[in-house]
Amino acid sequence: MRLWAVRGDITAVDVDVVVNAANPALLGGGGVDGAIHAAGGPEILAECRRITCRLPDGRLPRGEAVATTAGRLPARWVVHTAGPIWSASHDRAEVLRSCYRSSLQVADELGARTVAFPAISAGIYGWPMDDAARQAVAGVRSAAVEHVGDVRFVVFDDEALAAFEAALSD
Ligand code: AR6
Repeated sequence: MRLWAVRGDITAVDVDVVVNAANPALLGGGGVDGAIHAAGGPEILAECRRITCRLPDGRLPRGEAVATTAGRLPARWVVHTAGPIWSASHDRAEVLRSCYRSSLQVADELGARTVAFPAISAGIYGWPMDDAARQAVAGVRSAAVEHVGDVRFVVFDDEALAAFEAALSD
């Protein structure tokens, strides 16, 4: 599996699966989530609602992942995962790694070969970028996949790109 990082807008990348840094309610929000729903159109939210209806309490547990259509995005599917909110007093790193592992498993079950991830939890959820990148790479490396051969981290700025390149070279 090839892992690499690139600067860009994740809604514009031509891959089989784009991963969304969502929240447990799957109702959209800001950051990557807002950008994906805005660019992909209302079909994505409609499918999210159908999924959450069937989940206990209507919520996706943090660290798990579900797939929907990608609507008008170039991708074929969006895989939604809810990252943990950063805490200095609680170690939630395993939940963050699980977001990457679960998302890759869902993508692989769909038969996806190419997957793009944002820096989950490193925006509104406040996770420090260097550690978010380390957990991202560890999470992806811990996944057992059959079809996925290309995983790219699509990040917004130079600081994030440097953090991912450092984590990838470890
Ligand atoms: N392409 C690539 N990266 C982006 C884009 C984009 N279009 N937009 C933002 N980023 P965030 P989180 C970067 O906040 O921390 C939402 O309201 C951003 O600079 O999107 O997991 C959800 O509904 C940052 O480095 O995700 C949840 O409530 C990274 O993507 C909550 O935010 C992740 O930032 C999730 O927060």
